[in-house]
Amino acid sequence: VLEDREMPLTRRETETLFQEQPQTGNQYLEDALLRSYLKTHLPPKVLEEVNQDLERFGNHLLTKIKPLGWECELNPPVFRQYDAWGQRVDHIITCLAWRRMKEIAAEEGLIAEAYERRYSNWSRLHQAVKLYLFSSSSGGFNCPLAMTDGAAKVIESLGIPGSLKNAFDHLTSRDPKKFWTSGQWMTERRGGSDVANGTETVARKQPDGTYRLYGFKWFTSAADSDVTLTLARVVDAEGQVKQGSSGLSLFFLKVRDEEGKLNSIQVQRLKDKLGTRQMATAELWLDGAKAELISAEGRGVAAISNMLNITRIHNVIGAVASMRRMISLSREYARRRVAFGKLLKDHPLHVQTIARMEVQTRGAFLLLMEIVRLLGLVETNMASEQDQLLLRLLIPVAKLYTGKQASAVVIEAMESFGGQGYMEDTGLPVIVRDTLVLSIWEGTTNILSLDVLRSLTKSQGQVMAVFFSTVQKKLELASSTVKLEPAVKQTQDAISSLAQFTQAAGSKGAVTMELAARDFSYTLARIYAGALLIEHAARPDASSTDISAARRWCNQELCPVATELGNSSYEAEEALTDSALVYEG
Ligand code: UCC
Ligand code: FAD
Repeated sequence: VLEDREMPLTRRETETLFQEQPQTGNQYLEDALLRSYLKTHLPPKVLEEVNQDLERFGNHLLTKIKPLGWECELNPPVFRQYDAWGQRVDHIITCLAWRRMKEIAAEEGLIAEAYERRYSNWSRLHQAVKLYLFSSSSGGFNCPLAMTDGAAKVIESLGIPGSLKNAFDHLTSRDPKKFWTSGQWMTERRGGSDVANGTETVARKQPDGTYRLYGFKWFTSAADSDVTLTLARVVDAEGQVKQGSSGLSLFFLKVRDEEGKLNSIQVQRLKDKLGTRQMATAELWLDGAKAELISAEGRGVAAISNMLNITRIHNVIGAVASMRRMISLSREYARRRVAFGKLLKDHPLHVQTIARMEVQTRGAFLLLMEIVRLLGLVETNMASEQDQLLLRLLIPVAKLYTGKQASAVVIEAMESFGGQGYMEDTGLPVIVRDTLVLSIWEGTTNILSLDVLRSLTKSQGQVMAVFFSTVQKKLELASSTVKLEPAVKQTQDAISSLAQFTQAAGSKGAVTMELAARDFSYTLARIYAGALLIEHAARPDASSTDISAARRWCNQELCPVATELGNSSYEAEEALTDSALVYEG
């Protein structure tokens, strides 16, 4: 007679021996860092209301919104170019769940919240937190929302001119029937980073003062949007256009007219993308699309940068949300999966792997909160000049750094599910694919590193003084917390090395700064996030894990730019060696 454990598995038994699916609950209630951040920073009355709203929203996400997000993944948009009778229709067909997401976005005030400002400077933070919770259940609808927010911001920064008042009301509406989304058409075939040289689209002025646009937009996401902002070169009386950045102007246009017909736009095709497949990204021909000039002529890039800075913040939201989602699933799975006779959660090496991701995510989360806190101050005229400079610097820093972090974290987290992590129908590969785009669109890592340098040049170096003094102030808050001493010391050492680098680089010229741009930006991100973790861990009611997170973050190399300078990596000869290495053979 065989012992129970020696008996071969029957078919019936194997059918019930599935690996258990990780189940997560209300995202808001399960996010300890988010809740402690809000408790620390929000005024009590605001906290009470926001807390209620987020708990309710967390339940809504779990029961209603997440299943809709999955439906969006299963029913990606389809492009129908001709109707049955051979008429060109260029119809992008989206699924019901996608359209429901648009209604939910309005009902939840996912854009409106930031512009109504009922919580004054804290409204931006409230909105960002809702978007952060929404992001990984949104079925890709976070993308149109980013651009809608960006468009509303541009219009607001123009003082909401009369001709755009109606559009602003639609973009910031809570009424699902009224709510509009916007696109952001910048990239053309010749350049997505180098927009100034890549833009071929021209704008011809009409007798009624409007313009007609002619050109080809190579990437247009959320192509089912109602309106868009786009760049073009105005044709002068001699039929000439001005090349370069100063030839670009910003235009607003409606994608369809009152009858639903495309505004002299032809859809060439939908992009066949690695991820974000729930959302339509199209190639568009503009064949006389009617548009309104909304910037001063030749100030298109400066005007659209208000949009870029908002969509880049949304990118940070998406990055932190992806990391948080993957970790939630991973830690939950570790509570259920058994290997080598015990649960994964009881294997110290496995838990160390997840803990390392958690530390990365905490740093990124606090960076996000800092940016939206500053943005809230700017938008309610409560920001100092220093706050404004810091915000300008931190947006590209956070976008480029969290985009890279998120890619690394979601891939590591995928592995924490073993083979299941690689299985399409678990939904995990969707998160991985959708995350990988975060370091490409809205400015690649290198382009944003150069934007960090642009912000330094523009402020004539002032922003670095603000950076140093702000970090220093945060470190001082921890002066009486003994357990944070090592982290404070490491950050202080990193600041000294960074100060030495900036002095040394100043005398070396532009090539050095260009070669150092990425390491320099990483340094700023690591030092600033370190200071934020220390500040959070120095609160009177901080937990021991707050302290551990700060200590562990600061154990990594905080100032890679100084190390590489020491290695002579930024000398002009090194650039020649780079070339030789890349092109040998
Ligand atoms: O990818 C896209 C959409 C994807 C879908 C949406 C996803 C949303 C997130 C989802 C959440 C999950 S839309 C395409 C995005 N494209 C880019 O990001 C372009 C990347 N390239 C750059 O950023 C370049 O640096 C350019 C295009 C800005 C460089 O242009 P220029 O004209 O060569 O640069 P200039 O001459 O230095 O800048 C012109 C003016 C200057 O102002 P003035 O003239 O007053 O000195 C700059 O200071 O623009 C100002 N400026 C800025 N100001 C440039 N960038 C900025 C900035 N970021 N903030 C403030
Ligand atoms: P390139 O500019 O050709 O860059 C190629 C590589 O060269 C990059 O690694 C870049 O970092 C590097 N590089 C370029 N210049 C420099 C430099 N000076 N120094 C160092 N390195 C450099 N665009 C829109 O306008 N609207 C949209 O809605 C939109 N949606 C998109 C959706 C998806 C899914 C994707 C993938 C892209 C989308 N884009 C959109 C385009 C996106 O913004 C661009 O692809 C991106 O900005 C990069 O531009 P590019 O593709 O021309 O790359």
